[in-house]
Amino acid sequence: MASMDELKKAAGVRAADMIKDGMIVGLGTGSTAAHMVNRLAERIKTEGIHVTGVSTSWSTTLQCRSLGIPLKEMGEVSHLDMVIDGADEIDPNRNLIKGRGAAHLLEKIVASMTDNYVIIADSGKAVQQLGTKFAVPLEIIPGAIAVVTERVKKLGGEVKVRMGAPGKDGPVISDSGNLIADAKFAPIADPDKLARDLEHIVGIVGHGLFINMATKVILADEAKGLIEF
Ligand code: ABF
Repeated sequence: MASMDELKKAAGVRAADMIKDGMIVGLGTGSTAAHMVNRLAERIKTEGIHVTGVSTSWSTTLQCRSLGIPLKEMGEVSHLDMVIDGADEIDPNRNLIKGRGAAHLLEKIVASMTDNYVIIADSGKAVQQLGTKFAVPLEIIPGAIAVVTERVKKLGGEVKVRMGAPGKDGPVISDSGNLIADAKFAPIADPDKLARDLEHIVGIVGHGLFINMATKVILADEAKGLIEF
């Protein structure tokens, strides 16, 4: 029986094998994306392909540096040939919840630079409706936490500031210096509308609903192998 990590690796390797010589590629964050980055580094070494990455987080940047993958700064580019990233929930229309790794704002900026946005995950991430298992991550300007909590409540969501791992004090802070919180809604009937409503709340600088952005999803399933849609 394949472990969860083996399934994530299968999806990551498949996506890394889609990268072509000469591409500039956005590199996502999380354990599935980490497998993709490892495979890309292997291809750069063994096949001699020239690929430049644009990282979505400090953790991915450090991984790329340790593997010798050349990087450009996010702020230097406005178009990417491809972006590959993980997700927390994926619905049948390829809409996503992302942000468990607290990197969703930078991930969304990078994702907005391509028309070739590939999502990789194990099949347990597939849901019929977003919000089934996960809350919607928010990135919030710290001074806006009270007003944002109130406004999101009016939309039916319960906001909780995300705290560090047990034993570590204090809230989770994003790479951009903002608070990370999670807004729990009942399963989301109209994710497009909720995304727009959240965008109208002053103080939220990013949310984890990725609507109509992914162009391909690669799911690794224990029984069915790789599923692409
Ligand atoms: C990033 O990492 C996030 O947007 C998403 O929350 C998470 C997925 O992590 P993993 O691949 O480790 O399950 O892609």
